[in-house]
Amino acid sequence: MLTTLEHASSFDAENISEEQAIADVKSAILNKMSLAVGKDAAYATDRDWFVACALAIRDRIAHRFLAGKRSSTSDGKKRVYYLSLEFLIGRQLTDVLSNMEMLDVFKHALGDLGVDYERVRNAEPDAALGNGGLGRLAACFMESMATLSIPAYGYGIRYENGLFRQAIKDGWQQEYPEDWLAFGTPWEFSRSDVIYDIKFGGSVETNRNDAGSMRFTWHPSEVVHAVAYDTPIVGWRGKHVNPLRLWAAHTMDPLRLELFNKGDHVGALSDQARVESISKVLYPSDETPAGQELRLRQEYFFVSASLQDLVNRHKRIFGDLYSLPDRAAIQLNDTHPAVAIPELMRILIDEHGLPWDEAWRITSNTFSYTNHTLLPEALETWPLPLFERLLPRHLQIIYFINSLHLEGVKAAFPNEPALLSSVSVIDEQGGRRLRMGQLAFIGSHTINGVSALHTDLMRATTFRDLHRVYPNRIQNKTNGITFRRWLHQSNPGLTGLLREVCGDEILDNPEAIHRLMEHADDASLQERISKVKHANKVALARLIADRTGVRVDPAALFDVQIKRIHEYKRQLLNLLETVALYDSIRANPTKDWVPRVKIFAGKAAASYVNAKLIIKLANDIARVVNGDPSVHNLLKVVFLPNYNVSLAESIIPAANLSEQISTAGMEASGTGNMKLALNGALTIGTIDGANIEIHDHVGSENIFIFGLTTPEVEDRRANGPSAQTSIANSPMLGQVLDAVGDGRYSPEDRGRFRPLVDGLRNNDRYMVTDDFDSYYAAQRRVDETWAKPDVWNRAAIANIANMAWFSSDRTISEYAEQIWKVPVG
Ligand code: 26V
Repeated sequence: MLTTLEHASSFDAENISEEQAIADVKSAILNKMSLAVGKDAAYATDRDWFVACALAIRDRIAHRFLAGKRSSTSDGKKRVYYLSLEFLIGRQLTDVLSNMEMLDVFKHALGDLGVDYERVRNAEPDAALGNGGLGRLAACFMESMATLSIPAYGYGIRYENGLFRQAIKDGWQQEYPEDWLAFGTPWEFSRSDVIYDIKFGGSVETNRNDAGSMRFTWHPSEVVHAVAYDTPIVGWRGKHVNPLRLWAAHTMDPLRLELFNKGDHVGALSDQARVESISKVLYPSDETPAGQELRLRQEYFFVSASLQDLVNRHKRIFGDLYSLPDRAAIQLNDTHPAVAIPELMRILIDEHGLPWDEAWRITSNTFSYTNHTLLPEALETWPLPLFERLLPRHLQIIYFINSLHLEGVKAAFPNEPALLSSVSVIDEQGGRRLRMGQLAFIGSHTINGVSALHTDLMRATTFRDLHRVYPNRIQNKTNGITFRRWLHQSNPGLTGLLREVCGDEILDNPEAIHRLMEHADDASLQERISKVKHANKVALARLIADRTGVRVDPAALFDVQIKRIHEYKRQLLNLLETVALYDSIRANPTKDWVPRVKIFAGKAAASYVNAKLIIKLANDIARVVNGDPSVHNLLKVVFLPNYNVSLAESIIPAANLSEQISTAGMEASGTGNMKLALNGALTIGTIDGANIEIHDHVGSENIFIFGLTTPEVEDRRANGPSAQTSIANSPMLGQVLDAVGDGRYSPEDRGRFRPLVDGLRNNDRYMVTDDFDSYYAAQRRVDETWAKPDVWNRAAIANIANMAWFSSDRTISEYAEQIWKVPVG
């Protein structure tokens, strides 16, 4: 029985039977196989089937894509432009088929052709065009905007190489290029007619015109082409499709290059390679970005192309640019696209002749900015000389923006000269630098944080003074996740159960999932929920065996920490607790321990030495623990390589415990925490980011909270006690640190982990030692709860039932109403 067929047939507005729909899809796939892939089905590989399926469904999307464009053009709707250097979309086939309500039809059609859908799905490479949370959020937002029929463009870079592929060799991370585009992608439409000149370098000529006002002419030293590639983003039930427009860099025309004509072919090609390097590779965002010229070139490249594109569109539809703020809302995803502010000013003033004040009114009423981290080392700044060399005209504009801004501040706060240096775009200390956060704040009408705590901290710390000057600009918009991908597609077992218990309404209205609470105490529902989880764990156990050779028992508690490896996320705290638990089990092997599998996955930035050492520690601990028969399978440790969206989709439905253990005040929001809770994992977490709001929604009895609060962290930093004292007060922690530091897990290189342990002893910036005992105690509360399956299953139900608010549809509705002022639905 095809569950989605009614919609599938209504899709083409013709009433056809199930059999007919399958037959049509079969012939469409075979047609693509011979005409586009150029192969006989008998010889097709899994990848060939994937391409044929993608092209077959893309044809159907294309109609809606064009219809959507036509209607928003003709009715003059306000559009949202989401500017982001990252869109971590992952695989798209299941997403697209499911949202087009064609998944079952395609599965049947492929089945009839003797092809297994799962293999086809796995043949698609992940589009890993992002580092982590910020990039995945952009992808969830694009899907929600399409679902809510908000006319929107995503703008970014078409990286040829996404985030590196991680392999683990002898326990160490190794990085390999991720060439997802090596054989092209069937999803995109290349727009060879949508090309813009992007200028760099050179000088600025200043003249006065006849009326005596200044004219600025930028004479760039280099011009690069940006070419558009559009990927359709399909909303739920295929009602609306928006483009994700990614830019690729090309040289003007390599064949016409002068050098080439003179016969210096190699020289000409190296020039081409230099230009095209702009869209070659995604920067790892947790590598200090400052000072890297190529990164600044990337930022300006995609910003300039996107603004030229949207300004053209606006002029074409509305005639002039005065109405831009009424018809366009541009969201800056972090400061990476903040150069858009001077770029729009430049376009309006230098290219369209608008006066400064009018240009500023338009600009500052069009932009809004989302901040995603307050970690000082992550705040983007650029050395002035580098910026000036690449973007001389933009620097002039920024100086002028800044001087008007500072004049205003001086007038409003005449007795506070110290305020000026903190709110200025220019950082005068330690080499003059441009502060992109300040620029983004000044040029935006609204600035938002991504969780309630993070937004409060923005007001109290990083943007405290700017918040005093512009007290109404900062708003909170707690992050969300798309339930289509993170529940319906990745966990069909749970979705089926929810539909049965709460009704099909859950597919369109996540609030309906709350009905589950009516049955939370019902033993039969608890049993069914735990069966679904068990089946997902069996599948994950198989994947773990395939990829790591480690055999794990699906009946054990699956304890999961999956995210980028960073000291503030404290994988090290989890590993130290693992060692403590291992020691306790060995000291008392007959106690009724809860069998656990500790699952880790995540990438470390290539240059981040400590993060890579933490990966090695996880693997070294895994080797010792998994090879020790004396623990009787009570504890297993697994590090799954190459964490990406697809791996997350396999792990999350199988998790029992979700590790969200960042130092309080440091994780802006987190979104993995939401995905895991929605799939019935209980959170062990600190009072940080969106954990706080998850706690509010699920209730204290359904979450394990531990550790210092943000003010307590501040207080310890200022007044102690020191790490040495914390260690002295915890004999268990002392033993664990000695064991790791002295090489018990690295007998072949006893000093290997000394840097990590010494780091904790001397300068425990992330409060691992302070929180250790509290974390260990919280883990024992986890054990106690797990030992009562009815209590555990009830808590899992409460988590699933109370996560509706974390749908990105809710988040996007808030952006739409309170920031963008566009109608929803
Ligand atoms: C960047 C850097 C760069 C320098 C070294 C330290 C460091 C640490 C973190 C980052 C990430 C910056 C931006 C980012 O990805 N933020 C994430 O955004 C998510 C979506 O809002 C949010 O859920 C995560 O908590 C936040 O870390």
